Amino acid sequence: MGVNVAIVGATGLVGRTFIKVLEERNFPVDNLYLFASKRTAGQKLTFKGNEYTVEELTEKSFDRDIKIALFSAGATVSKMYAPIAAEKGVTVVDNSSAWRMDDNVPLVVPEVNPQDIKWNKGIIANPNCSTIQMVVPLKPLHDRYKIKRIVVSTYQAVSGAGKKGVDDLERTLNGEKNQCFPYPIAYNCIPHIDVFLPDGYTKEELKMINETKKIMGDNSIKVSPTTVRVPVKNSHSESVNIEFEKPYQMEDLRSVLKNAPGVVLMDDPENNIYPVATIATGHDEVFVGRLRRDETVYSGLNMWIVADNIRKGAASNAVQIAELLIK
Ligand code: 11C
Repeated sequence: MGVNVAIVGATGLVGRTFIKVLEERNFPVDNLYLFASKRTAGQKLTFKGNEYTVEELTEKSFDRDIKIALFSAGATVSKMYAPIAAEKGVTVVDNSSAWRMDDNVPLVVPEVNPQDIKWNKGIIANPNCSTIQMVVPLKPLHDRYKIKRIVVSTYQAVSGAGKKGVDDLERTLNGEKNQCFPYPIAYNCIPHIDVFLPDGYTKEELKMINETKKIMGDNSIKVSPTTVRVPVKNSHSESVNIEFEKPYQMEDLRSVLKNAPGVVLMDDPENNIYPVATIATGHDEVFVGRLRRDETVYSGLNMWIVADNIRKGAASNAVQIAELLIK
């Protein structure tokens, strides 16, 4: 017996990946309902060989027996429609930033804090992609050595900005004028993701600070981020420096990562083995490499973390949450 599932924002990059991941992971779907804006309603999408017509999202969309709704249509749509769906008994897994820091909404990465799903009141938030891939390998390290401080610089793919981001890479590679990012993304690194805040940080950076603490359930962890858009089509990379409270042995730390759920350790620099975006793309795991002791502090580590931002950073994480819901 399966459940009825709805996808809101079905025609977007993440929406289409929801459909792919539900199919790949053989999620037990009875009926599938696809919703999007008026502009893209009417499009046809395929799930398990059957064609589905995308319907326009309205307040009446959830007047059916829907158990789980996966949302990826932006914060404005989520703010408006997630409570309507929850009110009607649907459990919403929301990919936008709308509910993440709401005290009544769990923010979940299944490998890190699956227990938080239990206290949901109809909405569960999916974290930001750059946060998800960082906390998956950091949680088991935090449990063992206690993280004091994280300094992270991101190298974020254009797919994080959706189809319009991918189009801007193609456009500027062809010498045409940028339309999505503030500068041509071709041949550039742009230290600006989401809007600037009065203190000079961007909202993307603030997300990394606040979401990490909420997911890890530890407000004492200090996070110092710089988020950067790079001319990579898909998969975010991150350079992460960690300062632990307790000392560690490198072999012990490596075995913690080797056994960590959802983590693939790729760390053999002599043979050029380390993760890159083209390796991570298409996978649901988080890839980790370039492990080096940071000798400038008492117990420090440098590492390189790469994951598919559309899959583990968005669609696959949400489907994993849905899997926990029906367990
Ligand atoms: C990016 N991380 O790469 C963003 C995309 O808060 O869900 C996801 C934004 C969000 O541009």
